[in-house]
Amino acid sequence: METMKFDRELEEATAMAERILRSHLPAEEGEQKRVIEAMNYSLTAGGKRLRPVLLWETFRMCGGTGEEIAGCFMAAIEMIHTYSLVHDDLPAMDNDRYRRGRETTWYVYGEAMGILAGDGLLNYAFETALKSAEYCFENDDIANCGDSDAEKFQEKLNRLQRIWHALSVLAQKAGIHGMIGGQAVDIMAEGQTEADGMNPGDAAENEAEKQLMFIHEHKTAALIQAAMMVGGILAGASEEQISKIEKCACNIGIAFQIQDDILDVTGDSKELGKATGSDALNQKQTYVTLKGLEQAGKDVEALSREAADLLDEFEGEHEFLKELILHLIYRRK
Ligand code: GRG
Repeated sequence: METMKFDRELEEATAMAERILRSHLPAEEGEQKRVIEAMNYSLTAGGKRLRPVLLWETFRMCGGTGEEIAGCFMAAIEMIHTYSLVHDDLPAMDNDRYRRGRETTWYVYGEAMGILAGDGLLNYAFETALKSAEYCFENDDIANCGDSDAEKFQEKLNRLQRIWHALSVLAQKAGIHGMIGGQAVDIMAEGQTEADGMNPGDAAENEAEKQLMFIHEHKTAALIQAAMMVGGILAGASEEQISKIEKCACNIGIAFQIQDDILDVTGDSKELGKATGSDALNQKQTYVTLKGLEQAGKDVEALSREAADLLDEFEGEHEFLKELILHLIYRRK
């Protein structure tokens, strides 16, 4: 795909995700207005909107049509992602003051409100995803989907079943067996020293690498898996296709996190919209400290190319999605 066409499509896809997200923002009203303002402050701070774009493109690749149901999940996944950033920036976690090019939520609204804004975003994500079920009953295209009432009833049931499946994947990948689990192991790994039993040598290095892969797969890749799997599920993809999507998204997520580790060393804080050098400052074990910058870059490329190749096993339109995965290899923000 030529660069100008890709850039235009990326701009359009990001604008679509932005428009959908804004249509689902909670209204800033009531006695609890302050916490809703804090939620919207973080949600409207920009960001690449990568997860909703991946959801939508996977939905399209698997033959999905119609924006209402998928749109609820696109907004929901960005809310979950944003809550994770809001909580990750808290003093008890990374203690960051700068994110997405502006001051972090806790720094502007105070720590207690920062915690509640994150909690609010996680909960509101599921409120938003659940709204999708309403479209199973209101949708015009169900009226045209079959001749008999039995066929229409079956179509509604199919859609509800897909929504239920999508919700359960979203909940699981964001939870203790996904992102929260990864973050917990990451926190436990911080400050692990030789005195804690991490003796130098091959065995310790293997152990460190195994632990780091667990963290990357859960903390970062799980939500990218959720985005793409939900897209496939809502479009009616088969179990076999969903497994392929899960594998593909796992590679994308690990590559994305390795690139994040690289950018923490080589990136520009203005371009990234957040501080750099924090891993070194916190003496954190990262893919770069384990493998070196050059090998890390090579692994990002190999993982991403493998993910892009997996997409070629799908018949549906995926030229832009494939290009997006390859584009992420060279991302600077
Ligand atoms: C607090 C439960 C909990 C989890 C936190 C996701 C996470 C776990 C922490 C955020 C910090 C971090 C390094 C996460 C890894 C994933 C990652 C690179 C997030 C940044 O995602 P981008 O680059 O951000 O897509 P934008 O701002 O563009 O949306």
